Amino acid sequence: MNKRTSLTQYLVEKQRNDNALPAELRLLIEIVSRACKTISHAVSKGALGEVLGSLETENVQGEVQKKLDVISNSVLLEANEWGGHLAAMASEEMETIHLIPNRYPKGEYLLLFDPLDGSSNIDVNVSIGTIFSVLKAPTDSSGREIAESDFLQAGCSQVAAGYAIYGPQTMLVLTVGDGVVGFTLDREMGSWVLTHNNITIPADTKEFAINMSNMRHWAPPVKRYVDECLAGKTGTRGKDFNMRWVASMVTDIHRLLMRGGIFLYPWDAREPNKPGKLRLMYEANPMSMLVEQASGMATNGYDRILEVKPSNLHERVSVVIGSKNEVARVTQYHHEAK
Ligand code: P6P
Repeated sequence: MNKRTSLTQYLVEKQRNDNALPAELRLLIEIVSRACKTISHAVSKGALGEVLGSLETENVQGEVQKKLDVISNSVLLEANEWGGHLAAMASEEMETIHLIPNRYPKGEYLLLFDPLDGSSNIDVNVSIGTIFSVLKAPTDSSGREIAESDFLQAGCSQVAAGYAIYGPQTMLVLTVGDGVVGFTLDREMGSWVLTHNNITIPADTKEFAINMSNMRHWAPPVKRYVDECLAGKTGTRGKDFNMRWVASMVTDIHRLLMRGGIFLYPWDAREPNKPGKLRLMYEANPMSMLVEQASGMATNGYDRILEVKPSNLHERVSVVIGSKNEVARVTQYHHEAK
């Protein structure tokens, strides 16, 4: 049997060999990975676990909360409170930041997460996932209470990012800033096994992901790009394209990390005051770090997402992400239309 590398061994060797992984960051990743195993177990129960369906409550986004949204959020909070590695947490499901209770020691990292992305797919058994982003607390924050403003750092400040995808396999995809690796959950042993070393996105693709029902609301550069894809061999692109839309960002991004592709959730005229639907801090930023680390590209149509300076914790952003040459093309179309 091939020698299998566990997540723990991968992290220990990275810490020992490259000294690129501080002990507290290694602990953080191991704790988050353990929480994702717990979430995977809850998700996999489905109707058998009485975890399906919605609650009467709405989250800060004004979206009806699913039972599993709240369960997943609680799992991540409880798993990360006591370890001494975090200064605070922030979640899509919580309006304000979550401070570490005084009974526990505090660390130097800030953890942000979308505990269960793609919630609309939960009740219909389509892949969903957990997205997480890790920042360092500002050096001047030691000795004082962490504030929301301490989280408002551009995505290029992230020290780690990743997601777990709860699909036919449960996988953990991770970067600590030197490439992207993937681990598959061995349910019999309960361990994460390294199965994808050095994930790299092809620069070109024939596959685009966008919610086509919004076509009449798109800005001209997006319409231009998608029309060219639809024209296929008969048009300027000279090749046919395929389309996918799972409506779980984790799943659509995982696919393009595995085989290339471009994912777009752009600004549209339905709510013109919103830059887009997806959230910058705990969806677009972690995914952009992963994609750039895998030789892809991520912009808001005009600028690199990782350089967007956040103004609030739950702000939204337009997202164009994936195979470098396709994202560059869409971004060029936006600049030409200015
Ligand atoms: P739509 C899920 O709710 C999510 O935030 C992303 O995971 C996904 O890409 C997007 O929204 C789907 O949005 O408008 O197609 O339902």
